[in-house]
Amino acid sequence: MKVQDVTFDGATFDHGHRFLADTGFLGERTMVNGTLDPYAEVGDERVRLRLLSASTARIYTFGFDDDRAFDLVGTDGGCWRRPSPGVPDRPAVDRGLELPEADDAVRSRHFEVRRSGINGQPMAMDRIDETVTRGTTEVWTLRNGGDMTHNFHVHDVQFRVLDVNGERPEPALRDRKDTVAVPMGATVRIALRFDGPADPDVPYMYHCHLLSHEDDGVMGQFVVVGKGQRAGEVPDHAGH
Ligand SMILES: [Cu+2]
Repeated sequence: MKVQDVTFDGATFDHGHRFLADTGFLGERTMVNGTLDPYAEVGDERVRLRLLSASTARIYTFGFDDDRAFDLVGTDGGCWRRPSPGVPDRPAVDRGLELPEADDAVRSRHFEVRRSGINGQPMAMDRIDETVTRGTTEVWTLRNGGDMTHNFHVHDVQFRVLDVNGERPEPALRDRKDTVAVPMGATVRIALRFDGPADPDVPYMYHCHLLSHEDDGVMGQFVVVGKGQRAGEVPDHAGH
């Protein structure tokens, strides 16, 4: 189910992108799979829905009209390692992917996330902000001192949410994640293990996942390098 909020101008989309405050585009109607007022007939059976938000700014809360309970079996990191009782086991491909342990962290970093940028500056294509050693675990502290939620997304890894304002995260945040909402005034700590491809010259990104924010540079770049290696040269993207 691909969900997206839209605004119409007559029979066509309104591409004027009316922005609400600084959050980004918030549409007036919700479409599912490109359809208004959609429905699907299902039988007396267990149904699994895969929800994909195609919205650029809106945050959704999903539920049923009659408040019936349902099982959450996966989030952005894929199917959970420990699905709810009664739910068929996850696909074999997901086995063996363990969550990073905070105790293994060799380094911690702090990210102050604001509308104006991360750690005081907007993203620059020719600047590497962080250099991470491949095969290590780190703890990143995400702090939102601004006045709106930012949705922090990290490329390359699936991470563990350690705590939100010092408290154990809610159940939906307790398995592998690649994006975590950092509400205004909140501090979120995550543990990340960098086992993916390393290249001192080719950076990964971390950024706010609200489209207008990442467009405006609420984003930074990191490279993953071999032990003892330094960050390399970032290609000059001038003119792109
Ligand atoms: Cu943001």
